[in-house]
Amino acid sequence: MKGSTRRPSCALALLPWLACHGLALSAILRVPQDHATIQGAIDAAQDGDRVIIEPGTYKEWAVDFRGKAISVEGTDPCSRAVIEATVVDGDSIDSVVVFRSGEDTTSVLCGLTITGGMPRNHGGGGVWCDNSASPRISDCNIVHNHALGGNGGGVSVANYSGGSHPIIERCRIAHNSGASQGGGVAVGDFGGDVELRNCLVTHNRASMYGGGVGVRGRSAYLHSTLLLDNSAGLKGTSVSVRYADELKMSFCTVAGNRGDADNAIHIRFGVDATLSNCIIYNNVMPPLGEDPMNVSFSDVEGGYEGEGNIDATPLFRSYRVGSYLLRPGSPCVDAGDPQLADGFRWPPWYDNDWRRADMGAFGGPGNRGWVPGGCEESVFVPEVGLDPRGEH
Ligand SMILES: [Ca+2]
Repeated sequence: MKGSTRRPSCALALLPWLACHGLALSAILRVPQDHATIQGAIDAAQDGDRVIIEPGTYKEWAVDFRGKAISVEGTDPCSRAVIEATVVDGDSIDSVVVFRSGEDTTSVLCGLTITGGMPRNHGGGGVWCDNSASPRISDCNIVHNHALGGNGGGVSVANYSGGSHPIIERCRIAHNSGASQGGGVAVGDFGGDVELRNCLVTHNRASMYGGGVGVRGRSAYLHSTLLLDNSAGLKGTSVSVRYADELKMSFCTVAGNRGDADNAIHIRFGVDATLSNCIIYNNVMPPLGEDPMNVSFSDVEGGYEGEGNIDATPLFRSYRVGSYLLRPGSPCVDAGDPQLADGFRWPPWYDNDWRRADMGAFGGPGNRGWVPGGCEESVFVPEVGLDPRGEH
């Protein structure tokens, strides 16, 4: 294979890669050293290979995985600076990255900034998943993408011909916009789900439904995720799910969402919604509507019926983006589901029992997910101060 080296990597060199992928022997194709373009490297890659992109700005759009089980990654997914310096820019021409050939979670996009996407005829400004594509998108900065003619400014699960189920983990999805629904992430009709874990979804805008996440037709699973300062024009400043199977949210913090829309979280028309261990506070519009939801062990502004729910100022440490750790003494500390523990053993000064889960994005077993394997700290929420050395 031209320009590639097939060799087992040493353990130290693999450390940042653990955040992206699993251990495997693979060829490495480097951009721009081995291939001038990312698409050129993908075209030359075989299943199991890694395409590693040096920091720089790459003006490429509709970068297509072509169904390959490969990882396309930056040089250091543990470094926010490297992620932000490794930019794939769609140059306002089309989606930046597309998955439309039945990819599964062995197709990995990791450690990159995805920006400048602007498709005209479909959604998914940053990433477009269609045709049963279910990739894994990890440790990416998906920012300033716009879907002019469709849904999902940041990511769209369009899915006109099959069930796409992408997993998005530890990504910052910010300042994207969608023409109709899902400023940050959208799931369209005809089947398809999306799963977000340990993501920061902030400052996205939908003209109609779901400023952060908008779903019509199937399901959304949001766990250990921050939904902050998003806006929408009609329904659901942070999340809207309609005509769908289910919405499940656990250990999410939903705050600061605003706009003309009714409700921070909006469901309608037959959606089975289960919210647990969440904090939904300091949003401009009333937190939950229109149809009833199953809510438990959550702090909901104005109150909501359900086991373990409270209505109390959550005492966030500050309101800066990414600083939604709970202060010592917060009513949300040790107030989550008593059957669950926090993933980290907290330092003594915090007065927080790790054996009893906290509400919100930094409580519960999933809070370990903010720090991926091989990394020493959380990439997109560094000021939170989660310390992996304290884990049990
Ligand atoms: Ca706790």
